Amino acid sequence: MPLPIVAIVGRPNVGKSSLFNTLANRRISIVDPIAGVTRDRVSTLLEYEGRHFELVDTGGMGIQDIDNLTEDVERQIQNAIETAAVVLFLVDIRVGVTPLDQTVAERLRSIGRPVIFVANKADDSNLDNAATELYRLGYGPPLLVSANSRRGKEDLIYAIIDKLPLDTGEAPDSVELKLAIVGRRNVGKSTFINSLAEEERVIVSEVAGTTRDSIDVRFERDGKTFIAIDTAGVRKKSSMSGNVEFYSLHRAERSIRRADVVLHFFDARTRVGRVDKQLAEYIIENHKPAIFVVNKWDLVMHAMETEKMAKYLRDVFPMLDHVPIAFVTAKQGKNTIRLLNLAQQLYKQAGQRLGTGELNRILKNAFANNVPPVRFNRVAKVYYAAQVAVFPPTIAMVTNGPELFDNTYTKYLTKVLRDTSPFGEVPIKMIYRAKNEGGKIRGKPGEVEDLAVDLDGNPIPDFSGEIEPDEFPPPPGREKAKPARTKVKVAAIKEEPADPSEKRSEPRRDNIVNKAPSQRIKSKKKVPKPKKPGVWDI
Ligand SMILES: Nc1nc2c(ncn2[C@@H]2O[C@H](COP(=O)(O)OP(=O)(O)OP(=O)(O)O)[C@@H](O)[C@H]2O)c(=O)[nH]1
Ligand SMILES: [Mg+2]
Repeated sequence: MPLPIVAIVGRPNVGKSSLFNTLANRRISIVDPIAGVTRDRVSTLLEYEGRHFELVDTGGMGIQDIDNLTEDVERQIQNAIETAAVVLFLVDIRVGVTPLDQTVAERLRSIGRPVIFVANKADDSNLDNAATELYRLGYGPPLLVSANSRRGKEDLIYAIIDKLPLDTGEAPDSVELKLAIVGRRNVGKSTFINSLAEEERVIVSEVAGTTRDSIDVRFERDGKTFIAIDTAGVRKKSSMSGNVEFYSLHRAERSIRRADVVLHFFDARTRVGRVDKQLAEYIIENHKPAIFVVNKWDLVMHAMETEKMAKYLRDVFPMLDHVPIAFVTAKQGKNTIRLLNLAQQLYKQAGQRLGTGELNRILKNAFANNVPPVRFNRVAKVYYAAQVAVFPPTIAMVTNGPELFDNTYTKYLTKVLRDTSPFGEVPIKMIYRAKNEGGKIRGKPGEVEDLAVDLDGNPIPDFSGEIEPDEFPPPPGREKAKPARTKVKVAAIKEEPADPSEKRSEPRRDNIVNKAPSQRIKSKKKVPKPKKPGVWDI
């Protein structure tokens, strides 16, 4: 059952977003002295004393948007009011009644749902007398609150709970997958989210920089609940104007951290920019499964081949050669559901477990095929390896010295693992541990639950005693084998047929030319042979 919505509405600058953040106990909505910053409906789920509801922040009613988005903002406010179970009508006690407050009051009078009248910015009790003037709005005495000093917060919460429908004790459905949608301005992130949610959930326009907040959009598909986080488009620092835009990269990064899978959007007509590289670096740093999404494919499909675009992206992002590439036309909803399916498959991959025996066999072969170079007059050896975590799959290796493994060799090992294990399209985290480190592996605290045991709870030998010299050390004098050549990986989700009746929510297996990632992740025990990466052709 959908949760009841509690919408905060009012004229611009009365402190709706501040109150929203105070009630949520988190800085979600952007707060800025400039009026009219919030445009979309920003929402969060809250629970107080077992009562669950969705709190929604809205744009200022009556604002003239500088980018001519006034109508869009108004539509979002209207939607919030229409879907709300309870409305918080917010005014500013310091300013008193303005004509716009009167307009809002009129508009809320006939909605037929409970309205809680709230006067914000009552930072201290000296201002309380000013409340009497607010009675004129016809909603009785307001609840006095201060979003900044948190004054009146509890009273407001109880007032809300009191007005919620009685049958709203249920916890929300658990979320199947959280997707962050990131990219430059105007690439079609919001359009894509609306297409997934099947409603105008976020504002779309040709104005670059339409989305300002990070917005969690919950939607259901096939009985499962998903969250897509819409983010402000990012552009390079030197072109940014004002605080709100300045923090857009920061907010995109936060969305990446929160996400299970990141969809990095590109406009098919434009070249990759510096900001895209920054975002990609952040995706790598955080070991997030990701998909490169080339949107607006309708505009170039007759002039360009998917393979050409894919090769371009591969060349620009060599570190992300495992990331699938999808081609979509968000505006027509083409391939959006298939993209959601692909994201689910990646998430599954990142949660796979590779048995210790299998992992050790794979790595042993890798060492035999490509002897590590001598560093500091020593040859790198791995005595034993185990997968110690999922999300991301984390491989801990007991070695004769972590410093002996350089980036190139780590890349080689990762590549071998990627090609022969269930982690074909997701990042793999490698941790090297010295044999005498006595059970502790370097890494951020809390990052990995317990690095001294593998995923099945079996202890990883720390080899602090005698070492059997038969595990991974490369055979002496063995020729250094050439590492396998990197293939261009293209999980290209190509165009769907124009006829909407032919749209389907599942990928058509008969038309998948090469295997989709899911076919690599079926079995826990048997590690499939490397396959050509998936090209989804319809
Ligand atoms: N032709 C075409 N136009 C698209 C497609 N997707 C989005 N657009 C248009 O591109 C423009 C920008 O779309 P938005 O969804 O607002 O882009 P955004 O990435 O959310 O932009 P910001 O919020 O400004 O970062 C709008 O005019 C959309 O109609 C597409 O697949 N094909
Ligand atoms: Mg947007």
